[in-house]
Amino acid sequence: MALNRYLDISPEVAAALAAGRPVVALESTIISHGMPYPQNVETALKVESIIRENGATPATIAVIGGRLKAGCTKEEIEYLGRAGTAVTKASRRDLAMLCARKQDGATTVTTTMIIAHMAGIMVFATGGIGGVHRGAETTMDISADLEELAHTPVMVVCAGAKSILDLGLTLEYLETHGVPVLGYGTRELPAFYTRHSGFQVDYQVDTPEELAAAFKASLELGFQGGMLVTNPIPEEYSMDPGIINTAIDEALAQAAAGGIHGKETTPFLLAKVKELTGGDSLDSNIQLVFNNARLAAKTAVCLTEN
Ligand code: PSU
Ligand code: MN
Repeated sequence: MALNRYLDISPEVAAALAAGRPVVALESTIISHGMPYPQNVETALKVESIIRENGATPATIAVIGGRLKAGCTKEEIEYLGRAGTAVTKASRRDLAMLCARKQDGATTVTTTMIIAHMAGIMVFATGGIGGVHRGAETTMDISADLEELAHTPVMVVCAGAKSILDLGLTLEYLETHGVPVLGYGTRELPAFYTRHSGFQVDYQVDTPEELAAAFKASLELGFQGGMLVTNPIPEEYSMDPGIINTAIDEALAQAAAGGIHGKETTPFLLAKVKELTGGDSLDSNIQLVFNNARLAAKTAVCLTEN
């Protein structure tokens, strides 16, 4: 494959890819913007070890000094975690500027998919994706993540989306753009902190083998788009819907009162929800990412086996 001149694949990831071994991509916005230090760094490193335990090689993705990194070192992860929100949250529209100016960026679902695909990585594990915001019929605030899922052939394993978003409109948008939404062990879209949203996904899939077969078929059909796997948070870590929904309503009210908009909306809402629910939501968040990493690694293993 002709590699992009801005791309650096770490030696470990390059060796795995060259040998046809399974690799799982991980995003860095969750490190810099999604969790406080030092839990962010501890979680990122633990997620990497979970992926290894499940037979795959982790590739944490970020932009460092204008280089697109497919595979970060421990030191780079530590740096991204300590720097926190001082690192630019990088979506598709930011990548060219960061490369040209040799700057750093924490990759969202969108840019992690872009860089994973450049490197030849097919599976990506994260926490939650962006989507259609509530009130998007007037603000037009729709995450670039949905557009990327429509155009870039990477399987994204997440725990659904938080109900800071309009989950019904998010599913409509994905349907319009031809993105298959699969529920792991369920027909119901999970809502990140909780297993239930009241919305149905397109298909229930029960094994990593079936997920791998679905993604393989999509590639063989010549589809350029991705696939969204929604994996419910394990029951024991799921949160009380009343507590979480009250926090979300309060966060939305504060965002509206503060005139928050653009790329700040999602980080603002996520930070407020965390503040209002305390350490419980952080613990749930960490556990659901571990759960997604396990499923992504197993699926990546199946993809290399057939
Ligand atoms: N939703 C979450 N956790 C996250 C994000 C979204 O529950 O960490 C992050 C991801 O990096 C996602 C990005 O790709 O926010 C979406 O931002 P926006 O809505 O501005 O597109
Ligand atoms: Mn937005």
